[in-house]
Amino acid sequence: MNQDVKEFVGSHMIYTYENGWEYEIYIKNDHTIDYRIHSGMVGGRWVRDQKADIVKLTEGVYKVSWTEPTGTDVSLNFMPNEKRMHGIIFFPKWVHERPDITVCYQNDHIDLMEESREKYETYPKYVVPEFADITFIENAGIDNEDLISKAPYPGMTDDIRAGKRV
Ligand code: FER
Repeated sequence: MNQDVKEFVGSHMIYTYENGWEYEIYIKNDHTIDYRIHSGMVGGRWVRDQKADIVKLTEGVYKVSWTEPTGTDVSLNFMPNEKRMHGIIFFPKWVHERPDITVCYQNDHIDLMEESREKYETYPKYVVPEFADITFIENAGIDNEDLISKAPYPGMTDDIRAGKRV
């Protein structure tokens, strides 16, 4: 375990980008995330066990970066003390044109993602840089397999914020 990110590991957060897109992330351990996308261009998509680079930039500021099987690249800077985050997403052209292909439980469709990134166009990329407000944060411990274990549904983030088990 990278001691630098010890305090950040286990964070379970929900945040809303200034463009209205709502996301949920769980920092499962010092190199793995689970996430659900609740609204926006790829709302309904969810992923477990995505490998990511997770570092502490300075006190209270953490950066999480990874590349998806779809070819989408993501880099997120979390400032949990300020309940703020800045994310930048680099979507291949095809994901912007056919987001529906990526809206699934990705773990069951890795082959389709890898086939699609070869079959469809990558460039020009669709770049989305946005700040977000963190609307929920808790520490759910390390390697919690029950937390992100169901598909997103409308109203799920309200249920989580209300403390209802989902
Ligand atoms: C995020 C922005 C983008 C995020 C995940 C993504 C978990 C993933 C996008 C994709 O795979 O298409 O804030 O947080």
